[in-house]
Amino acid sequence: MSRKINRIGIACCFWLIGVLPAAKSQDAEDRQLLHSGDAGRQHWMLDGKWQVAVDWYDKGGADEIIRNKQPAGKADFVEYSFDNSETLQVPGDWNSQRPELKYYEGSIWYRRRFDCGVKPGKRYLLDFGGVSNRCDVFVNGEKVGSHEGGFTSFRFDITAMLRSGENLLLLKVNNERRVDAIPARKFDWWNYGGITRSVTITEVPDVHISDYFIQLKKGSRSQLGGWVQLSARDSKRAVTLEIGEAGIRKTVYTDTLGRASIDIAAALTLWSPENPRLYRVRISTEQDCLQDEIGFRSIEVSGTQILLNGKPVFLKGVSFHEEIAQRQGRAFSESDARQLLSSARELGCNFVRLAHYPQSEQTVRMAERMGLMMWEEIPVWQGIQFTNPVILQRASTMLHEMIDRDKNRCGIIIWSLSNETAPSAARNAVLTRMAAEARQADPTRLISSAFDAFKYNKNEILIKDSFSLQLDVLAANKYMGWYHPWPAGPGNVVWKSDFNKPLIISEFGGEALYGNHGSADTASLWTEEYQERLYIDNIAMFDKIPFLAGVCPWVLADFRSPFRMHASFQEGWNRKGLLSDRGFKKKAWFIMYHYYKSMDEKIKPPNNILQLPDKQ
Ligand code: GCB
Repeated sequence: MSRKINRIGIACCFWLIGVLPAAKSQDAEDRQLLHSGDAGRQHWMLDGKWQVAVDWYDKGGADEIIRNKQPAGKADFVEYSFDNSETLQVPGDWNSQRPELKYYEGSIWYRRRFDCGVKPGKRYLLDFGGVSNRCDVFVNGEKVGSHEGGFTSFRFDITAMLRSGENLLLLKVNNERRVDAIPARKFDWWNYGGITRSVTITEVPDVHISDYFIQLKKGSRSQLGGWVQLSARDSKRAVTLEIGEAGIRKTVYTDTLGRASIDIAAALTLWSPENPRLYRVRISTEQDCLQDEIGFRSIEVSGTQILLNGKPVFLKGVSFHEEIAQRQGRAFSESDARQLLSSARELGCNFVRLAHYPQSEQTVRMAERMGLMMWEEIPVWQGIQFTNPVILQRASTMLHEMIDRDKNRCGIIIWSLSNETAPSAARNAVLTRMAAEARQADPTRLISSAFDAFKYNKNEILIKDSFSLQLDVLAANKYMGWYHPWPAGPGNVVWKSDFNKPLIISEFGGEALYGNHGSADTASLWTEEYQERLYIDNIAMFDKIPFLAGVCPWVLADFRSPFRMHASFQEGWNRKGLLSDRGFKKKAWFIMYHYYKSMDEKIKPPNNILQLPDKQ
């Protein structure tokens, strides 16, 4: 299996995937051919209805399914059939598509016919945006490969398996939670299964552009750096980079590994939340061509500050899961991405934490266009078996898949390696290795990890985790007033750090059931007033943290979680949302909104926002 480069970038060059009218019949849909523009690449989008067989007990006998075995004579039979089977929509989680699959954790076989008119001298790349949580892939009865991890994209070259005419694509998808997986057996969000993101086939020339990385060089605001990788690992092939709007046209040549380095002086309008400028970048070789929209900005730290384009920036953030609460399903469409990101913008954010896993490419691209800086992380979330060697291998693959897909997205400023891991030698060894791999793969961005283990000394909270030495930005998930009592009145809490680095409060908050009003001082009543009070108190604390560079409430909207078993208030929902499961604003929303607004206006928040007395 090879790692994939982003699909949307390629599609920009030619005719956009999805611009053709939706095909009506299954057959027409299966054979839908998306014509390329003049640049020569074609795409087949395999989204739509796929036939499925639910393997309730994972019973085995897969061989006949894989070989598409049909009864050979009068005395023969097979114990499966796709022909009159139910279908599931791709992209989409299975849990929200059929009531009996709501809690399903197991395997489902997905099948789809396609015809991509195989041509000599071309290669055919099969791309998956995301399959939760693992899958085996077969084309015409042959195994193409497997993939583990539900939130990163992957690609297979299926040229050798294709026939002219009709082909059969088969996937066994499994979403069991496992102790040695990432995330592990327990996690605080819904375990959606299925082919949750788009599937496409792309036709490319034999020698094609297989990847590229074009950003400003670390520490520079005027020098482009990076590389273009060709599939042929040989030297002296010409690669031309054009950014017409910046007057750039430069031809560079591959080295013996098929890689052409880029190092070009450029006068560019830099991307920022206020002006999210993207440039049309065209990369071409003798045989191939693609186009992407890329923005350019610098991101650095200086002491305890984060600098965007050389100037200090405060990250006004919010986190969200890739879920649409109103539909009780995983977000998968452009309008889903718009809904989540528009709410973040309405709150006044300039930053989002994509929790707790890489979200879809369309979400990342849309956030960038909206001027939102992003934190992207892999789902190394609590309870990971760091002593098991398979973990480093899985985490490293996910890290590379995340960086591979999004390394050209300037909106992403931070790669995060983990969330809430308990300090130990094994954890440090894995995360240290990953930090090094992330820096090697992408020297331009900042590295962080969200921690929740801190020491206390009376009214002081002490940042001492030695792994912080490996990070550019420290991040603390701290639920003062909810999971942790306040060590002092919020305004008297003192944060101390052993490291001269910026800190983001990457999570804080508490639960409230929308419309449930009452006391502001009893957590167990789940009132909006208690949650509002938590926000007021946390903001009072933020104002006293000298090295604070950003905050990120947990969480934008209530989300579904089997962790949450309180019959009256939770009913399977984590209620820490600023928005309810119906999208209604809770009182805490307005506290956060005014806090962010006050920063924009460079005035203190109005008195009526922060006037409640300290609890202690
Ligand atoms: C955390 C986790 C987050 C949980 C949240 C909570 O610290 O990072 O995934 O959902 O707490 O609500 O407990």
